[in-house]
Amino acid sequence: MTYTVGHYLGERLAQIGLGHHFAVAGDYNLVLLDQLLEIEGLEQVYCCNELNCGFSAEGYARARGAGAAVVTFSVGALSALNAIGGAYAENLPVILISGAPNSNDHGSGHILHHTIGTPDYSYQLEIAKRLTCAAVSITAAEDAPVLIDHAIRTALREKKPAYIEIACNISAQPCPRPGPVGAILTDAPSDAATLRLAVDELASFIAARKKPMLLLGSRLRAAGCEDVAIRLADALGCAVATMAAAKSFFPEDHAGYIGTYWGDVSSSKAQQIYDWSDGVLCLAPVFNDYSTVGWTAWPKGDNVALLDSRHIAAGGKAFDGVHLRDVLEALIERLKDQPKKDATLVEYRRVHTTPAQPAPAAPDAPLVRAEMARQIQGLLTTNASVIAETGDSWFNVMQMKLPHGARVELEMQWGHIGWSVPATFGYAVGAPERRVIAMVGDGSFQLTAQEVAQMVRRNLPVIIFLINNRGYTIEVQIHDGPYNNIKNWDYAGLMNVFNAEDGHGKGFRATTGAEMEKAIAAALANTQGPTLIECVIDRDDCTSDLISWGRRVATANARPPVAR
Ligand code: TPU
Ligand code: MG
Repeated sequence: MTYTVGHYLGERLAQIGLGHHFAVAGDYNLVLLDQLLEIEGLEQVYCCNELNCGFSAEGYARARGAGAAVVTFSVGALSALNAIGGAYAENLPVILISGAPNSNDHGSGHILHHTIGTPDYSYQLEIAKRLTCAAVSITAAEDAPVLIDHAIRTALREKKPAYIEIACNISAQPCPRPGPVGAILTDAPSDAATLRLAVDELASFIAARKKPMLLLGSRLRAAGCEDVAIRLADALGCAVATMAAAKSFFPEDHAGYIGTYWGDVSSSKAQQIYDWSDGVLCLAPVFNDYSTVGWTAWPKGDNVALLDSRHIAAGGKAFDGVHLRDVLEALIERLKDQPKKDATLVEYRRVHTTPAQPAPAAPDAPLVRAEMARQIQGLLTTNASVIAETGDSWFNVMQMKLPHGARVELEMQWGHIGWSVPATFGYAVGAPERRVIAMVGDGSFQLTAQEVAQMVRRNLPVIIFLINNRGYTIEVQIHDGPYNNIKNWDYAGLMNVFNAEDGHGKGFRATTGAEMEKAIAAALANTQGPTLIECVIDRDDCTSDLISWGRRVATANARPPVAR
């Protein structure tokens, strides 16, 4: 059998640990898809459209470290690029692979289908360059190994998406076989001199403070530092808070954990401890308008040290070219024989009171948000992963207590409503051993609903909580108007549509606590397909955190232009 460009690409994807790639067929990628089908251990998984295909690969990358989506030129790729922007924002190495015009057509003056009707096809590559860390176009088989390796290596190093387009007549051309995967996995080491100085600076930052604490951000996972952050917390003995987008990136049963720091909408007492602390070590944070609650809670100044995946800023000095992992390892070593700096944790224990567990609602009372959240909390086992959509689902999941091992996935930087449905699909394909739970609002669901059909197709026992509050409640809290009302759907009824003649999905509508409980029991018994539970609540029934946060964000949005 001839070894081809498509084989090379597929083998590299398998080598970096992918067991699957997501695809939508089109004539520019059909031959490539044939080649990928021939790679052992790399399964092809189909999506309903390319936006969902991109988000499925993004969800898969959350479960497996990387993902890949294969689409056709322009009509497919331009939709997928939205999800690639999301992968960039969320620090996930998703490889977008697009079929492209025949190599003989490039520069020929020919006008081709699926293009904008001009003979220059470079626009897609140009757009991709803005949304990825590496974008390559393969129009000759000889160039394929170096270009493919460059794109995949850069994506894995940077934890950002990459783009590979392959001319449709090139993917089945002969190609050499790839060497060992080490060639694309190894990274440049930290600069030793900079590392020593950075650790000196951080050690004196800590030594000069009586009440340090740790604040963990959403880039911690991409930096590969979740485990070492636990050891740093142990070495310091101080309070540890996570930022909202980093929920579940630190074990919530850890003795030092004090909850989410999110300005006014923090977990109980976390903001008080943050304000009291005289030195905050921020690990891999992202400070944007949402995470700073409309710029009202933005850690900066002399008492803040910023530790990013390859950059440290503390004590008025900046250090580049050091891996966060190396920095933290060395810092832990320095702290080893020193007394614990546990003042923030001691203070937290003094002021913290354990909130009473919410009592179950009367079984036949109309379903309310609090009862819905209480029941979902009950499903959070150590192997649970909750994929929570933009909307009040963010605030609901933030209040949940995670047992050791439970994970939460959020897309707070990109915030594309509808992300959660395909991302849940991709995540469930990537992590079949986990109990995958989606929380998605009615408005969000309407963007990407059809991907539930792929969960049916692959018999994935995902549980989807669809919160039907008849509209865009998060937007209502920021700025209301008629545009926040949506057409109602029979969401539970959709499952019959998706099942057609061979599916095992189930749909339920819960208007009371008792109905929701029954639906959950049925969901747990359904091992052959997804279960969608439509939770019907009032339009105004949302968390108070959403209301407070929404007000702050609205204020930030409404800042008048600065006079010139
Ligand atoms: O819980 P709830 O009602 O807030 O969630 P639901 O029903 O999913 O509504 C979400 C409303 C929403 C919109 C319309 N949140 N953000 N947006 C703006 C928006 C529009 N289009 C995209 C692709 N992403 C967005 N975030
Ligand atoms: Mg809604």
